[in-house]
Amino acid sequence: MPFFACNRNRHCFQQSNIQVCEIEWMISSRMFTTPIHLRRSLSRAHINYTLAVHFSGIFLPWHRHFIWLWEQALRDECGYTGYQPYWDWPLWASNLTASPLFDGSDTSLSGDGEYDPDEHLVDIDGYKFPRGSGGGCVKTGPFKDMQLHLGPFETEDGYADSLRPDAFRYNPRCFTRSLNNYMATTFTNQECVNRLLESKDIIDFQETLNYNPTMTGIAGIHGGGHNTIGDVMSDFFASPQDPAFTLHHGMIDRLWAMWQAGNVSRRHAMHGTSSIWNSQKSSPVTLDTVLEFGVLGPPKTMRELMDPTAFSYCYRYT
Ligand SMILES: [Cu+2]
Repeated sequence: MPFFACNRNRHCFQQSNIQVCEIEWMISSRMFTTPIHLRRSLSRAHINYTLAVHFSGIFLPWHRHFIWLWEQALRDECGYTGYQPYWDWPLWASNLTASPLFDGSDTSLSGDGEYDPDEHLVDIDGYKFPRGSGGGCVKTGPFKDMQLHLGPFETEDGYADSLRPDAFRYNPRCFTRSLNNYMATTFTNQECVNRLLESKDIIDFQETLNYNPTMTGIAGIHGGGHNTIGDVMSDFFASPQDPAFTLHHGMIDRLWAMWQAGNVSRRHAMHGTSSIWNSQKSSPVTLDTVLEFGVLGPPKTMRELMDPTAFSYCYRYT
């Protein structure tokens, strides 16, 4: 049996009784100040680069490194001894409220928001879907009464050439959620996961992430997943304010890592440019393309981000 030198094991949140004490530690109110500070830096950086790192050739490696920087910060600055967990979407898609992620317990990522009778339908590019079961402020679990300061952004902001001038305005408000089983069972079910893993090439893989194969032009498993727990997580720019963000992207990174490992030709497969929908008519990405992370960390080339066991990485999904 080959010896696998990288033993930074990233576990599924729901299966990880191993990690409960570490997760508990990571999100416990004792440690609130530093992780919240980190989360704000994370959200600001995400806003800053949103128009480059989505619907582009750098989406996957940029988000891989983004959550790795978060994991590192938790370990270096907060004493966290575990690794970034992931959210295995299909396990609880039909009953999010019962999921260990969102059951509102002390070891969850907090629960649903309070019921808001006026909550709107889910709107993805003009297509309407049933609303979730909350919509109001989160009042249970470790992130209850958390204040958000960034966003919200509008759908149109994603189609602009540049960031809106007030993109970083201070806008304090409560943290809301709306768990939505309809969205989860429609966009992040096991068939969606299987279809992604069966992608024949990187173009197909990215298209399946971005667009649902059975609904023309509608969000795929990435955007659809963002729309399963309410307005904060579905904010195209400011979504890292929901603690579920890094777990959602942990799952995307896991599926990309699994797909990459399926065939040697996939290791360095890439497609697209470094601007959203190629709006800036940028050059196609190569292994030498440099990705920026602002205050979170030094720039990285694509080459450094393509393999979870190479360069500064040494992790695997279990
Ligand atoms: Cu993103």
